[in-house]
Amino acid sequence: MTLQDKVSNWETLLEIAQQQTKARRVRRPGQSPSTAPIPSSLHKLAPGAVPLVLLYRDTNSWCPFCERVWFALEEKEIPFATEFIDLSNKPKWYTDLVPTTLVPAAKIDGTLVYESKDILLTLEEQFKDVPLLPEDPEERDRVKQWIEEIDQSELICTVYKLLRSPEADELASLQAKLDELEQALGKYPGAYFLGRFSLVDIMYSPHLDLLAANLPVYRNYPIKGNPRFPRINAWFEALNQRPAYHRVKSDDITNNLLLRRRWGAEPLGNLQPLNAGYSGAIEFRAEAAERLSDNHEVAIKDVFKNSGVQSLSEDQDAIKSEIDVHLRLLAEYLIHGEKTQLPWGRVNGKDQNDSFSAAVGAITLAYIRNRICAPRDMSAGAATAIRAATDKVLASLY
Ligand SMILES: N[C@@H](CCC(=O)N[C@@H](CS)C(=O)NCC(=O)O)C(=O)O
Repeated sequence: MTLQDKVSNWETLLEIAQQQTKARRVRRPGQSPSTAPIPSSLHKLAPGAVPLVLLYRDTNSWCPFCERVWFALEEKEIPFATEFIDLSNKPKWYTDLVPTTLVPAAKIDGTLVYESKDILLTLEEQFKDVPLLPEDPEERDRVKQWIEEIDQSELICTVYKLLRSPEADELASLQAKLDELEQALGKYPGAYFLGRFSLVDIMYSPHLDLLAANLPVYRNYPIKGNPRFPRINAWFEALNQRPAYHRVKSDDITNNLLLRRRWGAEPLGNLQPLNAGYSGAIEFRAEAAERLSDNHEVAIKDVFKNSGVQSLSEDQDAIKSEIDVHLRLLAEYLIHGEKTQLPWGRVNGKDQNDSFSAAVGAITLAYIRNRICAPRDMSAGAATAIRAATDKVLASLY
């Protein structure tokens, strides 16, 4: 029996995956990104009603400032619509509309607001059901002042300066700033900056995520697991308990690759290891299988066009068919785990799969592993699960 005969078809894979996860996205045929998340509170909107908030954000979902706004919209359970802006080719209507020409921007009940901090504060004023600032007016003013300071904060500038152009003394100054954060987290009981989750956590989270993922790889300096920062570590743990955070955050590999590929940063080490807590969880595995099955046509085209696989043969249909079967095998493994019968490569001195099939499979899996970008394509947990699964399936080909 060939691999083609053993692996389920896409319809079956999609059906089984969808039985195991509620995660869904909308398809955007011919557009970038090819799928978009569905806000978790969209169901609150009356049929046919237009959401009061329209968020303008980057197509690749890399922008940490956009992530702040998305995080708040999810936490505050506000239904919203999204318009994606290609930052490498911003449309004229957008640069005419937004004075800074940056993302994020938002239309909130018809009024344009830009700058992530100002969008967050406006949402706070207009959507009061789930408050993310203290109610006491004096404390509220103090916290607003703090938010202004974070916005101007040297921490965030130092993060980016350090990761892009390394200077030894900048690491020392960053450490001092992290020490200040550690102190700030000790002001209130509980894991969050104000004791309970607030806009202060949202202001920091995408930047600290980026830093925690990249400092070990680009500066050989860990934050996670570092005994110097017990409160920052407890803060990450607390954030990890929040469903909204899981929807909006990137995974470490996306962050590592972004810095190298987009900003040309020089790594000192290799990619971060995968988080085993995510890679084994069926909710994330099923989400990854659902994404792959639902969007397989785009994935196959992408592998064919961009991975270099075309150099293996002139028979394009044969290549596409092997890409297809190896992606189905990946989805099958994501769903069924170790119950899946993976190939064993050579058996009794003979190749079980022909070497062309194995070569296309290897390229397909290696390419897909690092092509997935969270949260653009799927949640960080699902992205971790698919990366771990590609490693496993790849190991079975020869
Ligand atoms: N201070 C702004 C910063 C926003 C920002 O820097 N956005 C970047 C993406 S992460 C951007 O729009 N870059 C496009 C450009 O520079 O043309 C905010 O908080 O919203």
